[in-house]
Amino acid sequence: MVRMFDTHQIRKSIEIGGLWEFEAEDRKASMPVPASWETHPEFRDYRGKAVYTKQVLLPGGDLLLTFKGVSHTAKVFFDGIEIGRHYNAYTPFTFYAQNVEEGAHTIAVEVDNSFHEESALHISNDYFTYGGIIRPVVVECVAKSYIDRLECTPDIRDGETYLKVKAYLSICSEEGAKLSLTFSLNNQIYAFPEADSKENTVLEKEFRIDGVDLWTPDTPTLYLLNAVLSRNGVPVDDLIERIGFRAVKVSGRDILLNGSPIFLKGFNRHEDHPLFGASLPFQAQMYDLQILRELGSNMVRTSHYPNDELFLDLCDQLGFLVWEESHARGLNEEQMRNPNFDRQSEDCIREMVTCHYNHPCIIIWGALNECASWSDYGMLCYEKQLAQIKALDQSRPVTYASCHFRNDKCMHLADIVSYNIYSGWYVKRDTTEFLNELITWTEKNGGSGKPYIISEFGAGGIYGFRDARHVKWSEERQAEIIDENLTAYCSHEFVKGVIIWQFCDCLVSDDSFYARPKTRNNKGVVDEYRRPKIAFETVKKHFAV
Ligand code: ADA
Repeated sequence: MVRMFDTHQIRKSIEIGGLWEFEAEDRKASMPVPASWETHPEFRDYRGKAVYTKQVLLPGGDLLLTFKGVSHTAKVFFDGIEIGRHYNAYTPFTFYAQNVEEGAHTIAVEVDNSFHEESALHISNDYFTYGGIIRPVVVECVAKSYIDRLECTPDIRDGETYLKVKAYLSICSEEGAKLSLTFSLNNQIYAFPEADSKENTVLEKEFRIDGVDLWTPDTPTLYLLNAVLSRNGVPVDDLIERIGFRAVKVSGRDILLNGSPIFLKGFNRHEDHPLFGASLPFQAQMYDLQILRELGSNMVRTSHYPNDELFLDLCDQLGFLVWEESHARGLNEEQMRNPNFDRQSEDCIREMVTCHYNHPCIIIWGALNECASWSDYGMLCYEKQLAQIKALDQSRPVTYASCHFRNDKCMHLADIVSYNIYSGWYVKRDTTEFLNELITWTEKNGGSGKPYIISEFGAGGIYGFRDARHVKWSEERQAEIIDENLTAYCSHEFVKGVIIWQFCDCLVSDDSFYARPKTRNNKGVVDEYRRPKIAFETVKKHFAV
């Protein structure tokens, strides 16, 4: 299952799943796709290169070959010829194969998940970089002219609802040919003015849309927008998007959704599961969201990378708010000076924003979690990345999670100030006192008048470890720290969101994060199998208010 709705009726689209041939260091296997190869018993510990191969029967013509996620570097071959390369596990990419003959073809992907100096973002870290084709693969058969993507921006002004649609068309130019683009939405047809057939046309228009309900967390109403591209009056391609009408804005100290202030009660979540690695199947993703709902949470931060689109589809449908984050965690200045860092970050941001633009659930874009925002060089990187997001999307606020207390240089760049504060765990200070001090400093150093989010806080607790003295790592100690933290953070008038670290325990790299018991980050309020710890009820009590 790729998405929660069909994205085409005209364009033929085939998911290339099932079992692929797999070879790594002369060992062969049948590997499911999508899946993380660590979930295959013979490759539990494998890190390195592997080749996936699949024979497929394809329709003839021009094909778009889309990979929703390959971890973390991919080289793709079509009938033995390399057609493209991609870096980063967590963003989709598409390659084009022209004039393909109908019949049997071979798709091969060389996948590499090793850490080396070429890789600036995937490094040994406090989460696990799995290996493999971890998200679905899709082949689509397109006409010479087709809809590349649609960018739909809802707006609510003076009680009226509007939708700006920007259509990126990949056009094979043809003298005299006329192109028309229409879309249906809620049983109405909307049309763009007819255009001449020119290469790579972008059409843009704002439409007033009557009779639609707003998307809210309580009533997450969604609409299918069915766009059809015609050439000289004959339909040649289509693209269906699923949208929601909602507006998000930062106004003074508030985050407004459809004009009303919201308070975020959320969790940081890694895509991680002992049975599925980074490739959680639909039911497991749904289960996570059901637990989050049970906890009383209204939001998720996709720490620290863009998530599977199916998960975002579910958030759209269930009414969860999402802070989606570009890929980076805890890079120091030297790591940010890696010659590949800029390009790899830029690609990741572009792919994240352009591919996930239409999800109403996403209300905040984030970047560069806990990187060198204290240094001058770091500041240039924050400036560049946050500006890139703003250039791609002016409809959502941006932020980044900082752990640099009283020396952060980038607060002026964010719409929302976000701090990761582990009071009671790493920081041995009274929580309220520490927070007040930090806010006083931030107000004078770029954060003045902005809303605050406590984007991470929590404590380690090992599932099943109960202790009468409530010692470190016990479930009791974890619950007490979270209880104390939530009481302090939720009662500060500038704080507009609390995001607990973390939803579930996750695997970490065992070389650099050896201080983590069980080689896991144990700060989940559920363990890796989603079994609740004592803190579960603590959070439920706070989030019910
Ligand atoms: C940081 C980081 C998280 C995680 C956390 C922890 O705040 O952003 O990825 O490593 O610390 O558990 O220490």
